[in-house]
Amino acid sequence: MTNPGESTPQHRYGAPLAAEIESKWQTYWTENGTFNAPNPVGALAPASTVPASTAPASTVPASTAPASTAPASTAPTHPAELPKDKLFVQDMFPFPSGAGLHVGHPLGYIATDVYARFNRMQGKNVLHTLGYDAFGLPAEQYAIQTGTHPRVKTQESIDNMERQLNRLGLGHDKRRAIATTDTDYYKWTQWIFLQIFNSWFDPDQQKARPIADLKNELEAGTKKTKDGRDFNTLSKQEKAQALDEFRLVYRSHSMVNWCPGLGTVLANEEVTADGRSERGNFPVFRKQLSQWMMRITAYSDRLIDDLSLLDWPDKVKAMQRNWIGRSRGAEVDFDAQGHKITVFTTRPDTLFGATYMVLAPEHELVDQLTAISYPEGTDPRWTNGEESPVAAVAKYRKQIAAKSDLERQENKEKTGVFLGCYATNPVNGAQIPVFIADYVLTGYGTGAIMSVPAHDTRDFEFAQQFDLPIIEVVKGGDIEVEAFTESGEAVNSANDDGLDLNGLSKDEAKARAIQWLVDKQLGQEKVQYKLRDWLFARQRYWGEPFPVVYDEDGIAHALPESMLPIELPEVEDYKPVSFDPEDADSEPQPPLAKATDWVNVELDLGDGPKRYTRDTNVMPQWAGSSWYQLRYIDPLNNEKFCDIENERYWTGPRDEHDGGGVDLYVGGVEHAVLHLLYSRFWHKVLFDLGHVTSREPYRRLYNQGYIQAYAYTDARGVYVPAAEVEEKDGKFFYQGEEVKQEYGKMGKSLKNSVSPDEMCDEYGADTLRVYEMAMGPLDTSRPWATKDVIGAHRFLQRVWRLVVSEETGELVVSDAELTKDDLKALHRTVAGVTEDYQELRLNTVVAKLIEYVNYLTKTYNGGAPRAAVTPLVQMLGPVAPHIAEELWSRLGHDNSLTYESFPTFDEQYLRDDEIELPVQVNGKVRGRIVIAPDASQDDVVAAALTAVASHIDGQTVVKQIVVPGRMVNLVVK
Ligand code: ANZ
Repeated sequence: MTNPGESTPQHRYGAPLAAEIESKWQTYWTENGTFNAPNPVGALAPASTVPASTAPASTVPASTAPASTAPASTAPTHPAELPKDKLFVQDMFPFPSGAGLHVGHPLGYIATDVYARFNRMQGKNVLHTLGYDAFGLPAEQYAIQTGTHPRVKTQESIDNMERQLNRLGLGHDKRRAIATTDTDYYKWTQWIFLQIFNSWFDPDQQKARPIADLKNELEAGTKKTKDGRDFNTLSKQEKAQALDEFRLVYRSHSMVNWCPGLGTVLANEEVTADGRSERGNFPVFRKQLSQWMMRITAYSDRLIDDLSLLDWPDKVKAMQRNWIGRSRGAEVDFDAQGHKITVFTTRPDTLFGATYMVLAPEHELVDQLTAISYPEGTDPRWTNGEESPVAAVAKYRKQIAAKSDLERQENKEKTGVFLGCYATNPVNGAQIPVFIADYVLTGYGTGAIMSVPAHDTRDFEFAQQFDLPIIEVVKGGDIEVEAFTESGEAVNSANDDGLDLNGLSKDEAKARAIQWLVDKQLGQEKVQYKLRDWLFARQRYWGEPFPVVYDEDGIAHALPESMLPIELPEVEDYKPVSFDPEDADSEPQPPLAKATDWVNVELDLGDGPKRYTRDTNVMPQWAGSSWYQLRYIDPLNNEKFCDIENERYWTGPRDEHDGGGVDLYVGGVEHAVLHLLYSRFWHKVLFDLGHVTSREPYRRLYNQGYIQAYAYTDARGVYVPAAEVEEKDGKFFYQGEEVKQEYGKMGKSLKNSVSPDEMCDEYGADTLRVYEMAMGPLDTSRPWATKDVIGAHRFLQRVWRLVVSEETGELVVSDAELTKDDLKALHRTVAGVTEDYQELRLNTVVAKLIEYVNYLTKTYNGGAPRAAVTPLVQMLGPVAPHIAEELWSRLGHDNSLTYESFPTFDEQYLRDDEIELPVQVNGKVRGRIVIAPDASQDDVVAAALTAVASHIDGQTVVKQIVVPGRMVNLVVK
C-alpha cells in the first residue's frame, strides 16, 4: 500500500496498534466484569455482581485518546435487572493438552463468542464461559511421558491454553469457568453418582425413583424382587443384594473390553471397529471382570423418543438412534430334541422360510446340543474337518477367539459348524439343522437365530456356503441371485393349524404371526436394543474416585453426602500398572490400590466405627463432561450442585413441547454418541429425581466444521515445514526439492500447525477472528491459508480509515447527511447481517460488511459520515470486538459497545426503486421495460406495448398477461 521508501503512517491499523488496542480492551472487560451474566438467585444474583468500582462515565476525549490508556471503568455493563430474554451458549470444552492450540481449535469458540456478542446487543442476558475437561487418559498419559504429576501438568496446560484463548478476546464469564479436576467440581460429580446409585428405574412410571421408595414397595409386597422371592423373608444381606439388582449403578461380572496396553477396561464406544483402543491403538480383549455399570439401557426408549424435542442435526440424531438400535420383533421358541432354543427375530413374518438355526458359539446350550456323532450322510463342509461334533465345536471356538464383534459381523466368508442336532420349525414341523457360527453374536437378542436365507443377506451367504435350502416367503426379488430383504407380499406361508399369512403385507404378517405364536404359547412380541449398559470404571489414577467403600464381607456401601468430596490421594507412584499390550491374561491393577493409607479407613456409617476399604477404581473421563452445563449455571454454589431456580432460568423448558436445555451447544460431530448420550442420560436421571426442570441438556446442537491444512512430504515421505514450501506452476518445492502436497488435519507431527499466537503477533486477534469467520460456512471444513489472512487485515484497515486519520490519528468522520444510496447500502447491510448473525451464517456477515465498507471507501475516499460508520462499528462488534470498541470510544461513546443495541433497519430502503421486466410477444421475449415495482397493471401494459411496438405492427393484441414482478406476455393475432 505504501510506496517503497515511504514510511508507514503512524496511526495506521497494523499489528502494533492492534496489539495495543486489544490488550487495552481485554483489560477493560476483565476489570469491569463485562461478560458476567447475573443469575436469579445465589452468589451470582444481581446484587453481588455490580462491580465495586462503578466510577462515573469515562472522560476520555473521543478523538485524541491514545490507544494505550484504558478508559476508566463505567457503570455496570449489564442491566441490573434480569431480562426474561436469556441465552445460554456453550462450547464443547477442551482437554488441556500440553501441545497448546493451533488455529483450528478456536474456530468454534470464536463463532460462539460472535453469536453471544450479537445476542447481548439484542438485549439478552447471555451466559457464555469455557471450562476444561481435565481428567482422563490424555492428560494422564502426557503426564506420564513427561514424568510430572498429572495435576501439575494439567494446570500448566490449562494456564497455557488460557493464555492463548485470552488473546482472542472471547467474552467469557470467568467466574463460571470450571475444570472437572477441581475438588469443588468433582465433589458434585461424586454427588450425582450417589444420586444415580441411590435410584432405580420404575418401568411403570418410566422414570428413576429413589431406591428408598422401592424398599417400601418391596416391603409392602406391591413390587417383587428380581427373582420373585418375598423381600420380607430375606436376611439383611440378601435384602441389600436384592435392592442392588435394581440400582441404576450396579456391579456386574461380565464380559468387558480389557486393554492391557493402557492397563484399563474400556467402554464399547472407546474401542475401534478393528478391536483396538481409540486412544493409543492397543489391542483390546474380551474378558470377564467385575465392574461398575450404569443402567443407561433403562432409558433406551426415552433417549430415542425425546430426540424429537431437540434441534439437532439429523445426522447426529440418526447416529444416536442407530446406536441405541431399537428393533421390534418377536422371541420364538424352537424345540431341539427336548431343549428349548429361543431366538430373537425382527421378521416373524418369515417363519415359514426358516431352514436352519444358528447359535452364537458362546451360547449356553451349545454343549448340551452338541451330538456325540454326526448323523449319517452329514455334508463334510459342515464338520470343520473333524470326526465328531464335539471336536468340531472345540476347534471352531479356538479359531474365532481373537475376533472382535465387528470383525465377526463383517466377515464376508461365512464360517460355522453343524452341532449334529436338529430343531423343529414351530410353524410347519420342518426338521432344520442347528449350527454355531460367528456371525451370531452373544449379548444381542438371545444369541440364537432362525435363519431365513431367502430374506436375510448373511443367512443367504451362509446357506450358499453350506448348501442349505432357500425358501421364498416374501414375493418381489430373485432369490436365485440374492436375498430379498425388502417388504412385499407373503407367500408359501400357511399351515393347517390356523396360521395363514399369504397375501399379507409385512406389517400385517408380522402382527398375525406374533398373535399365533402367543396363542400357541410359542413366543411373544419383543423389543430389542443394541445399546449396552455403560461400563463406568477405569483402573487409572487421574479420575474421580468412587464414593464407595467395602466392608469386611466385601459388600459395597455408598458413602453419605456429608463425606464428599472423596479426594484423590497424593501418591508417589501414580502410574497405572500396564502390561504387555498382547497379554490377554493380565488382570487390571488400579494404581490407587497402592495408596494403602487412603484405601484402608475407619468410618462410622451409622452403626459405629468400622474398618472399610475404598474402591480403587476411578470414574471414566466421560463423567465430568456429563453435567458441566449445570455447574456453569451455578459455579459458586456450596449447598447444591446447581440451584433449581437458576437452572429453570437458564435451561428450563419454554412450553410443554420443549425439553429445555442449553440454547446453543457447538462442537465436533465426533461426540455424537459418547458424550452426548451419557450427558442426556445423566440429565434425565436428575430430571426424574426433581433436581432440574429441563428434560434434556442441550436444546440446540451445532457441529462446526474443521480447519484443515496442506502438509508436504519429501521424496522419503518425511514431512517438511509447510510454511517454507513454495509453489511454482502448480508444483511445490522445499529447499529446491519438489515435495508432495497432502490435505487433511493440522498437527505438530505434520509440520503444518499454525498457532493463534503467531497470527495474533503478526496481525492481531481481530484479524484472526475475521479471517476464521470469513473462511466459509461454519458447518463445513475449510483449508487454512496463511497468505489469505492479510485480506482480513486489510479489511479492518479500511474500516479504521473510515473513522480515523492514519496520519494524525484524528477522527475523520463528517456530520454529512446520508444520501439515498448511503441509506440503501446501510439498511440492506443491517437487514442482511442481522439475519445472518441469527442463523450463524458468519461468513456472509463478513462478506456483507466488506461490501458495505468498500462502498463507503469508494464513495468517501477516507472519512465517511458519522451516521454511516456508527452502525458499521456496531455491526462489526461481534466479529472484531477490540477494534470496534476502540472506534466506538473514539466516536465519542464512553460505555462499552457490548450492551449497545444492534442497529435496526427500515423496510423502505430495502425495496428496489425500479425493476426490469421481460416483455414477450406470443411467448418470445421481444423487449424489456424498466418500471417502478408497484406500477399499476395499466402502466405496465402501456410501457410494454411501447417497448415491443415494432413486433406488434399491424396485429391486434388479444390478450395481455402480467405476472407482477416477473414478466409481461402479449398475445397478438
Ligand atoms: C429372522 C430374519 C429373517 C431376520 C429376515 C432378519 C431378516 P436388528 O434389526 O439389527 O435388531 N439376529 C438376531 N440376534 C442376532 C445375534 N445375536 N447375532 C446376529 N444376528 C442376530 O436385527 C435383528 C435380526 O438379526 C434378527 O431377525 C435375526 O435375524 C438377526 F428376513 O430373524 B432375523
